[in-house]
Amino acid sequence: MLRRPAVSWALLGPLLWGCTLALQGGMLYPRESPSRERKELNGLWSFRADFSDNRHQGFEQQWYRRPLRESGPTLDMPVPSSFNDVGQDGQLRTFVGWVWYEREAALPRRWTQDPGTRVVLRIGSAHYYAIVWVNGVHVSEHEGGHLPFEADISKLVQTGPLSSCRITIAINNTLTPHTLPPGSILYKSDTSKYPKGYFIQDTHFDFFNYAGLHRSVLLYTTPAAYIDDITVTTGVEEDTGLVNYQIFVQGSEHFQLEVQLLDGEGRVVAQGTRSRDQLVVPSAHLWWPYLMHEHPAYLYSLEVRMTASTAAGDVSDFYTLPVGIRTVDVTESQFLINGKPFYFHGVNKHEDSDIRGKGFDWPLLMKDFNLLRWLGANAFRTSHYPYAEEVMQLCDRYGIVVIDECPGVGITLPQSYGNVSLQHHLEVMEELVRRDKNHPAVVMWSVANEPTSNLEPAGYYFKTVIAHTKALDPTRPVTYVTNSNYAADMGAAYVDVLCVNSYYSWYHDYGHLEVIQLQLESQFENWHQTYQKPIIQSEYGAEAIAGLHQDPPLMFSEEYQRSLLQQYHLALDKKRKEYVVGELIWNFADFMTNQTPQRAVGNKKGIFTRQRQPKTAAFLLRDRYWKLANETRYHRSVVKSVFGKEPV
Ligand code: GCB
Repeated sequence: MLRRPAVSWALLGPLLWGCTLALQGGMLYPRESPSRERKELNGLWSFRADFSDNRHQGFEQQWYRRPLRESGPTLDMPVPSSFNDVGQDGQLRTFVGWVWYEREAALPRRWTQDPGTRVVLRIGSAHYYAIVWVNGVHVSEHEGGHLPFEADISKLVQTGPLSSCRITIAINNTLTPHTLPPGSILYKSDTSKYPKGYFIQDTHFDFFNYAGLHRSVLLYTTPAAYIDDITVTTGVEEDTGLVNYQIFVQGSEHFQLEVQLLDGEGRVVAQGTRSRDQLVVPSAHLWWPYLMHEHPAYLYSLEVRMTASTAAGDVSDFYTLPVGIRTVDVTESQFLINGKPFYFHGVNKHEDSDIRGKGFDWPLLMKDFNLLRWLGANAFRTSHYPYAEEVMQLCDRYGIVVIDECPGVGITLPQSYGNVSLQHHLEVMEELVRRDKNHPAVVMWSVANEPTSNLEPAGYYFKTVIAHTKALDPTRPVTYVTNSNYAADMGAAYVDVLCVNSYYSWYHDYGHLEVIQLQLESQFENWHQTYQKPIIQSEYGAEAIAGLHQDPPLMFSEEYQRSLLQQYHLALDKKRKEYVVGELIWNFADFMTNQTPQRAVGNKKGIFTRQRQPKTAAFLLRDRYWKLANETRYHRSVVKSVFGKEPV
């Protein structure tokens, strides 16, 4: 409800099967450099939820035209954070509709007075639909809560003697059958049971629909002629690394480039001057996953210097991109990184924590990465939406391999397979590939989680989304994650790797741990015989309420969670020697969901609590992951570098 109409189907034609991005412009992560400055607008913003009956009062009264405090009472709201759990107001926690954020930003004089400076407003994530005004002027709109968007506001801040600007962002968290993830508004019209006009947001996914400004809002500058985008792909021939780059410049057609690739010690190992070229790196250090090599996650730096002639004179722009040289390949039974079989032993995560909801938080992020490395996890899936860019950067730096998933979760309604939804899904894949294409840690795209893939339109729908994703990025395999029956799955024929979720002895055969091995082995055999593709057990797990003990094991106890995992591991150990290429536990940590009789204050399938304390299963998994690493390529020195001492 209350959203702008979606883009029409007529626009889809040119996008389909296209080899280049249809999106305008790049989305390079804003980094400081001699030619670029950045200013984070994190902290307290003014905030108001529009509780009016039609949720439209803010637009009717044009709240963006004047400071928000002048149109009514405001709250202080931290950014980044979800707004839901910060206050004491239950109505705000479950609010559906438009909320309004506003803050003033002080601007350095040079930004407002130098027409050679381009000033950009960047919003890391606004969930779900956002409209942005600067000084009351509309500058941008964006659909989708997990990917960044920008507006060039130079003209606005350079007209007059300004020393600050007022940024207003209206955000609507309503989900419809055509959003990603989809949802629907259910109107409850029986006035004997519900007040007049009563409605609720219905969704088919298992996490709380947190909303707000979840990631940093920032201003950054570039020169008027600037490096707009860089695409890097890499290859390896014997011990030579190949770095293919393409650089896109905006603001001038007359420019020169100096491109240098530097190794970890800052030595130049290759250079170029063209917009598109291949750099050759003899005796290259490859980017290896954590625990697969003595020196995992080796990163080079691609330094790009662009000099352009503009009406205002010559300008230079500098941008440095971390580059990892590695290859990814898939066979009928293997997932290969740098030509070596890779076994995913890791987790599924959520962006979720107490109070912040889905708000970005550095201490939480570092704690999570320290836990991942403690666990011996070498991979995770960004279930069920793209994570913050800083997360992806840490994965590059620590060698944690990523299956990068779009927000295609809970696609179950027939209307969600129509043209409007498909068009949006293709655009989201474009935005995701544009943002994450240069991360060596990203080894596969996931276009959806557990769609109802046995419906007829699902075949066409996923064939289209997968083909489009492959055209956008021919260097990485594509998957979607299914829980359906192998025989009825309409999309599995198009994926490169089968990602299968199952919950034996949890959602079926409750309490009967003894059936797991047989059921899991049958599942693997059936899928592999039908499709001859490698398989990842992309979810499995059981709820455990931390501190609840029952022996013999009963459901919801720590012992049951541990025993269920052990049964899975017995079957996984048989099949990983054949064609199973990974196992990802559901879930890394407990997380918040909607209220239902099935969930006791959220989903408790974490091996860590929501506060990141280990349950018994975490120690079991830790033993297993280090053993798996040992069997593949375990290096004592890696352990030493993480824990400061030799392994015992
Ligand atoms: C699933 C979903 C995940 C749920 C999980 C569960 O299959 O992919 O989002 O949270 O099961 O715990 O039910």
